[in-house]
Amino acid sequence: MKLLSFACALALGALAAAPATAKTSQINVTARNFAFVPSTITLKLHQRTKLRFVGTQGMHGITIPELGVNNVVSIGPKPAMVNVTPTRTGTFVARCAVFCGAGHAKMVLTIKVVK
Ligand SMILES: [Cu+2]
Repeated sequence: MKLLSFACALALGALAAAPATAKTSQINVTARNFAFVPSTITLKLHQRTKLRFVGTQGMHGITIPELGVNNVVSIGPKPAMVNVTPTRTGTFVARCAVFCGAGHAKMVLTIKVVK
């Protein structure tokens, strides 16, 4: 019975997290001293995308005001997930938001939003 409840909870969780009509893709980005890898990502206009950030060296952070991510997302060894749905096309530059050393100012992630 316990197992059945667990299975039901999993199924309900899956339904709640991913409605049948929504298509969510995921992009993995790693952060290290002093770069985001990849350094450029491309998103589709109006398509929800899950950004998964992991720090492989040092502690970093990011804000992406153009995509509504205004608070600093901390990037360390534990994955940080951010859902974004771009509402306008263009090329945006997101910068590391946590001072991480000599190369901090050069640490940028370029985000292209295309139709
Ligand atoms: Cu930094």
